Formats: sequence, structure tokens, C-alpha cells
Amino acid sequence: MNEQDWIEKLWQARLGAKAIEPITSVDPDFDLKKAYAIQEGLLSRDLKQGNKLSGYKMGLTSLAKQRDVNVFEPIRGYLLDSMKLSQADGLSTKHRIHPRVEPEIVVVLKEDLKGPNVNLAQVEKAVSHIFAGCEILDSRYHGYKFALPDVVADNTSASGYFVGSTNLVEKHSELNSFKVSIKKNGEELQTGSPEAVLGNPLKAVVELVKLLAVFDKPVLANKVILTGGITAAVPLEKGDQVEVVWPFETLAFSVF
Ligand code: OOG
Ligand code: MG
Repeated sequence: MNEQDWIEKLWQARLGAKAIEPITSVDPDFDLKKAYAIQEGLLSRDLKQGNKLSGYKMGLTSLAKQRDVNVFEPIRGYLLDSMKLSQADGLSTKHRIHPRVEPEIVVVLKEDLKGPNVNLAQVEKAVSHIFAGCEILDSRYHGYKFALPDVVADNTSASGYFVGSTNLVEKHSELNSFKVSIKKNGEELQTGSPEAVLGNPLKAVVELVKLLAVFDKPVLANKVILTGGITAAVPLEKGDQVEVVWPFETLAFSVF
């Protein structure tokens, strides 16, 4: 199996909501470099099909998430317009294999940032919006099991995202005092604070700029940036009612 074969397999797995074996279980030499090349191939294919890049995501930026999937290194992926979800519409399970939800801080920049030497002060200066949000994940691998290169090739399990409507940028110095919880069918299943993400979710943006610099790419202004799950993710099924409760707003949706 070569790179094109894996791109095709992952593409079909996502399209048909049918899980595949992790690449590392078939090819023990499969590494991170090859994995990002496959992710890049999936992005090109998405763009060629008319999908639009809506943003970026960091993953595995908190210990809770690293332990959740037993992978201990931050990773990055891409987001598409078609992944943006609305609370009114809810979450469909139809084209998903085993969806999960996790709470995340969402950031938007007002200027592009590029290069390996970016620092936190530059990110703070460039931020225009901070939103409460949550990500919907859906690994394309059997049993939601994978190693680091597998999950990178699979665009870091990206499947959807909800973004709140209150710009919290003026409150950015208070973010770490926020508490967030995930309730499923009224039961609180996870709680955490944005501090869990590298001590400050804006540091995840620094890491994102650095990871994209390897590919000589900027993080563009006016795109959404998911900074990484604060808590372990909660598996979802048809019929679930989900509430992601933040200090200034609650994101609520049903799963159908
Ligand atoms: C991997 C993606 C991790 C996050 O925010 O940590 C991620 C997964 O859990 O499927 O998006
Ligand atoms: Mg995430």
C-alpha cells in the first residue's frame, strides 16, 4: 500500500462511515512524516471537490486527552466549512462511525501568523475572537484505536465543531478560571478548565503556527482554530441530548 492507496482508504472510510485497520498495524514503518503527507493529500482532495478550508485544529494538547487515546504528543489537523455544525440542526450519526464530543476553546486571529519562532506575545496581539466551543470527533479506525501516525493521517479524527456566539476576547486573562462541563442526557460526565490545555489555550496557537511552519504554511486570519480538548471526550449515540456548559453560554444539541 502506498501513500495514494491510504489516502483513498481513509477517504472512503470517512465517506462511507466504515472503519479501517490502523495503518501502523499493516506498515510498521509508517511514521509521522508520511502521516502528515497523507493528511495533506486528503486536504487537497477536499479542496478539489469544492470543500473550503474553515480553519485548523490542535489535538492532544491536554493530559486528559493524551490519556484518553494513549497518544502523548500534540498534533494538528484541518477543518472544513462542511464540518461546521449548528445547535438547531443537531448532530447526525448517519455519516459517522463512533462520534465523540469534547469541550474546546476556539480562537480567531485578525492577522496571519507564520514561522517557527512565533511567541505567545505575538499570538495574544493577533487574537480577535475567543469562543467557547466543542469538537465532534470520529476516528476512522476500528474500535477508536490508533497510534500517533495513524491519527495524524486521519486528519486527527476531525468530524465537526460547534462554536459559541459570545466573543470572550476581553476576558482572555480570566480563561483559566472558567469551568466547563459536558452533560449527556442530564448527567455530568466530564469537567475541566481551559488551563488544562498547555496551561493556556493560546499556547496551542503558538504550537499550531510552529507545526504549520514545517510545511512553510501560515495560520490564516479569520479562520477558526480549535485549541484542543480540555477533558476526555464523551462517546455519543443517536437519541442523546448533549450540553456543553460554559460560564457565558451553553452549547446544547441533540444527536439523531
Ligand atoms: C484524536 C484527536 C484529538 C483533541 O482535541 O485533543 C483532539 C482523538 O481523540 O480522536 O482533537
Ligand atoms: Mg479536539
